[in-house]
Amino acid sequence: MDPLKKKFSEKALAQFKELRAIIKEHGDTKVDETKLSQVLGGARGIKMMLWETSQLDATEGIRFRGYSIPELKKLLPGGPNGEPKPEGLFWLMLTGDVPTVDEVNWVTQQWHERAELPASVHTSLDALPADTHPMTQLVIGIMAMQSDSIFSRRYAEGMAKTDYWDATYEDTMNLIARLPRVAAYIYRRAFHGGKQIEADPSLDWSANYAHMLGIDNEDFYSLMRLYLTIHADHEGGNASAHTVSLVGSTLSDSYLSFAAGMNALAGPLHGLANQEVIKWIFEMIESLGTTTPTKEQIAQYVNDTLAQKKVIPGYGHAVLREPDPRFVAQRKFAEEYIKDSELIETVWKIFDVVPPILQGLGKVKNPWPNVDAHSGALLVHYGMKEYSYYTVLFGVSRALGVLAAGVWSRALGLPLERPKSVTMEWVKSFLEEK
Ligand code: CMX
Repeated sequence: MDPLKKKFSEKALAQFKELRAIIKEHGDTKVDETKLSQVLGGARGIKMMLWETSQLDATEGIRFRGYSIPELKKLLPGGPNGEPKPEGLFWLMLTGDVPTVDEVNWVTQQWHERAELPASVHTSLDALPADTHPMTQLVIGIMAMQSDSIFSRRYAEGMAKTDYWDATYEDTMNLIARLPRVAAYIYRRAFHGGKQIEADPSLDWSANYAHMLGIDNEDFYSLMRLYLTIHADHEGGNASAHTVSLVGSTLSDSYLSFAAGMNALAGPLHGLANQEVIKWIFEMIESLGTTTPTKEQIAQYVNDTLAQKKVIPGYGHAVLREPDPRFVAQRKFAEEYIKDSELIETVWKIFDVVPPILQGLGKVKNPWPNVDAHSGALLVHYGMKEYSYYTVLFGVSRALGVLAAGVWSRALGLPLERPKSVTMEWVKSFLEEK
């Protein structure tokens, strides 16, 4: 058994027993009461799933296995400039332990060894018009690999329930290993005439992805390490993670469930917001006729956007009530690595201008920037201007958290998800009875 699988199996077996004992002894204990506004308002705040890999606090933001982003930057083995490697975060999310440098290098090596793509990925993608949205291409690329699922094959052969996690681990490792190749293939065929770049086995997961995209720059490698770390997980209730979990609970394999989650990430209120942010900024720059808009000009543009009954992309959150620490981490990166970027200065001016305007509307619960408010300007700085691709980067990173969580779900024997829905008729008669 490989070292990561061994470590995981020891922890998971103990936790399985613990979970069963808790359900047996405390299963009838009430956790919360649900309000009608939650039932009718997107299930905000209803505790209804177990998710081990990370937890979100409304003011503090995300913690991965208890560690904040600044703590991860200090603790996880990193690249030459110190940005943490996502390989280490994956190990941490799966086992709960901070990995050593050797353990991180082992993950990198494993992902190189498992990265070969079946020919069906290229033939499926090549059958699509090159201008098909990159997220649609990503989902089709993932689905084209599904016939390689070890879980599905072993299930058909009659696998025991106790082996589900093992097969899911194998699918997870293979899928994460392959994703940068699928994603880079999509980028190169959509925006670089199909001229593909060979993988470089001497590079880590993030740098190799950057290399295959065609951006060989040490600082961009560092940005990719940070980017692919901070987007990896945001507890279980967000739309993409929840979708992966829901679909996985039917025992659909990692390919099927991850592809489903990517369809959720492709929505503009979720992951697609990263493309919408930069599109909105470019449109503002064009409309104002300047690459250095003043705060007054930005405020006018924000108000115009709101007057058109549109949201300000990159601002607001269903859970967070403070500036997103993932925004802050990207801002720090920009301060450290990038001097004199008009676009990044504009992102920072927007950060000064938008929150008071949204606050003034009196209905927006969180006027602060989320992760998507900053990422595009960093990517543009390093030459990646094709913003319809940005959500693919988010998706590659998100695989780490949701697939690690999927291995946990199968190891803990979590059941089919099946919450209750109600009709309007039920709501009215419930209120009458009250
Ligand atoms: N601009 C304008 N209005 C906003 C707003 C924004 N950025 N954020 C929230 N609002 C509005 C809502 O549209 C809603 O209006 P109505 O009552 O007229 O429908 C009202 O404020 C209350 O919404 P809320 O409770 O504060 O926010 P929700 O939990 O319903 O929604 C989110 C959260 C993220 C969908 C919302 O803030 C939004 O649309 N933001 C812009 C899109 C975005 O950046 N999404 C990315 C989120 C992070 C990610 O998943 O990647």
